[in-house]
Amino acid sequence: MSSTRYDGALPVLVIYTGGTIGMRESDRGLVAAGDFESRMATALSTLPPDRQRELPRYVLWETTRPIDSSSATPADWRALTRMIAEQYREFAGFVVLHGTDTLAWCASSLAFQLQGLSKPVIVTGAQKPLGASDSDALDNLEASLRFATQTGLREVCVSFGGRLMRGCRARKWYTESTLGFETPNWPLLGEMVDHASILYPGRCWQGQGAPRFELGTHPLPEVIRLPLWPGIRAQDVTRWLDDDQIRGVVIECWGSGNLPEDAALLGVLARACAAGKTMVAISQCPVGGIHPGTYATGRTLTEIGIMSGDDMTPEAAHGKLAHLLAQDLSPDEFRQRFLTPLVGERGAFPT
Ligand code: ASN
Repeated sequence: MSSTRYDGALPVLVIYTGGTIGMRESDRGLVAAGDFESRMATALSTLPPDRQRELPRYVLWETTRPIDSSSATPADWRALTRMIAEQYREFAGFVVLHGTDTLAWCASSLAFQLQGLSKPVIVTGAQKPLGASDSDALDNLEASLRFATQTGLREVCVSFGGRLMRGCRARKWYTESTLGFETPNWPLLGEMVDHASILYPGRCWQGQGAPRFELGTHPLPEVIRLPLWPGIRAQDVTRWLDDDQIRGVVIECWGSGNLPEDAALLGVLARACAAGKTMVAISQCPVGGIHPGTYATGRTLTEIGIMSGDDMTPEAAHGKLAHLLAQDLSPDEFRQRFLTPLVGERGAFPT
């Protein structure tokens, strides 16, 4: 446990899971590493005194098995959710330190499990390890700690490169740039301006009511992503769609929601829907949503029984589908909840 200046308010809980932010060099390249607590405290102590004074007091929880986030699974995000839910009253906000590769998946998964938040949950990481030359880690830590005590922020966010994004709208966009992430279908929620954390009015999720943490108790359902490619054949997908363990499918269509006019392929999809698999569609285009009625080839989606995922990111569509399938919902409740924004994950920004 570590802390900077005590300011009388509840502290922030910082949860370290691994990722490049805490990695060390080895003869095989960067590897996930522990002992993050002292490294974080040392790094923050190098900030100018006036910026150190602005940081909230924090408590660090460090995993004993830090991982590269390419090995993270939905079970890890369930465990994170449980920890945040259990500690919810004790902290002003939460910062999750995570590898960037699956960070947007983690943020989406947390957002659906932690509905009705009244305080911020900020997910961050870094493109370069803390302490490495030109590292973005210290800036991301400072910004995340600042955003984690921001009143009026009641959702899971990604803080990266000085920018604050809705967690279930963010996508890893750059392999190297310190911007790291983009949020193609929702504007930035806030930014660091002259080392101060600023929120933009009218962009943050204003959930109502008490926290409704939905910690799935059922085993996690299997959900797959199915991107179309030109020339895709019915037999390319039948094996997956015949697998009884697979309960949900995110189909990644062309443009505004188009599928190939291939009777065999459409037949396989229709049979999977009729057999009880839940199928939803999003676009392969990162910007904009699907509008299945625009083209005749897209109308097929609705006829088959595939639900529109509108402008959801693949991470959000997959996370939402898995989350809802893990609840005991009637088909009508499922449909209603999938088609409605639960945490601001779908629907165009009003212009
Ligand atoms: N491979 C790393 C991870 O996701 C990448 C990073 O954190 N920048 O853990």
